[in-house]
Formats: sequence, C-alpha cells, structure tokens
Amino acid sequence: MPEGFRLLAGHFDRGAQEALLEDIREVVRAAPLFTPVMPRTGKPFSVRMTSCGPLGWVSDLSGYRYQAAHPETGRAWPAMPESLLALWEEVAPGAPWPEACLVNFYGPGTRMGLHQDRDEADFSVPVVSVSLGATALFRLGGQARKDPTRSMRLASGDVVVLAGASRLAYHGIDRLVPGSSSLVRDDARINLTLRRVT
Ligand code: MD6
Ligand code: FE
Repeated sequence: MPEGFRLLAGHFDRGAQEALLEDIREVVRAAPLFTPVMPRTGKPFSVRMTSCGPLGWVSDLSGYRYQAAHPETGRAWPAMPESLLALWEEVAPGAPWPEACLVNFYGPGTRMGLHQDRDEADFSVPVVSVSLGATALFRLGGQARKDPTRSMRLASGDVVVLAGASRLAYHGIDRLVPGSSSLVRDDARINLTLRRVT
C-alpha cells in the first residue's frame, strides 16, 4: 500500500449516510449536475458532477481547472456542508480547510479512468473522499502510471484518505457492483472528494 493511504471502511453508518445524502441533494438543487467534457476532444465524461465550497472543478474544451462559479448557471457554488468540514477536521487534523468538494455521480456502467489529482497547489495537503450508494471497485497504483496497481472495494459510508506518498498515486474506478446498496436509487453511486486547492 502506498505510504499515507487510508481506507476507513464503514466510517459513516447508515443514519450518517442518509444525512450526508440529504446534504448533497441540497447542493445539487443549488448547483445542478453537469457532464464535463475532455479538454481538446470534447469527449464527455461518463460521470456527472458538481461541487460545493468556494471553488469547484470543471473540465471543458479549454482545459480543466478550479473556478468559483458553476459552468452552466454562472452562480457561486453552494457552501460546503458542516458534516464534511467535520470529517476533514477528524481525518486531516491541522490541514488548511478544504476549498472544494467535488460531487461525482455514477450511474450504472460508469467508470473513472486512472488519474492523479494534481490540479491543486500543495500536495502536502491530503485529499479525502466519501463513497455513498453502490459499491465501487477502486484501483490504486503508485506515482507512475506504469506502477503496479491493486483493486479494492469502496462501499457506502467508506472514507479514503490520500496523504503522504499516496497523495499523488494513480487511482480510478473500474466498475460498480449492482445491487450492493439501497442508499441511492437505481444502483447509482456518489463520491465526494474534499480538497485544498490553493
Ligand atoms: C471515486 N475517487 O471514488 C473516485 N480522488 O469515485 C477519486 O478520484 C479520488 O477517491 C482523490 C482522492 C480520493 C479519491
Ligand atoms: Fe481522484
């Protein structure tokens, strides 16, 4: 396992997952899910996404970046829910506050290619993720794309921390496991990632 990687299985119990999901529904009402496209090619991502907090992540023909406004409504992103700030304080104590929470929505059949999270200024600050809904097969490698990878399951309520050497580890989602959670309808999955951007 890369140094600094943590999988906190079952960090949120069912009641806490339901409360978080309600927080995210409120975020999506203010900042609707959109389909990002790959820079240059315009190929759509299979996930739909939105953000909360002062900054949000967007990808369009001109590139990917953090920005303060939703790309379709032009409005500021909604505030980050208190529950997520509390999680950050618990698992990344002493780190500067997160500025962005990306909300990724996976329908059945959605994947996320192997990538590094490197659009942030300071890689000494961890990235923290929360999984809700269908279980996902998560692939984790090393800091080089060619490094060997391992696969693990992320179930509803699990929290992942990429800190230390794992902060720049390649990772992705190979597939969802249908029928694995009743939290989100239609076997969908929601992943939240909290980041310090500046
Ligand atoms: C996902 N997660 O679980 C994709 N990134 O849907 C990520 O891309 C991710 O889980 C940074 C840190 C933790 C993650
Ligand atoms: Fe990522």
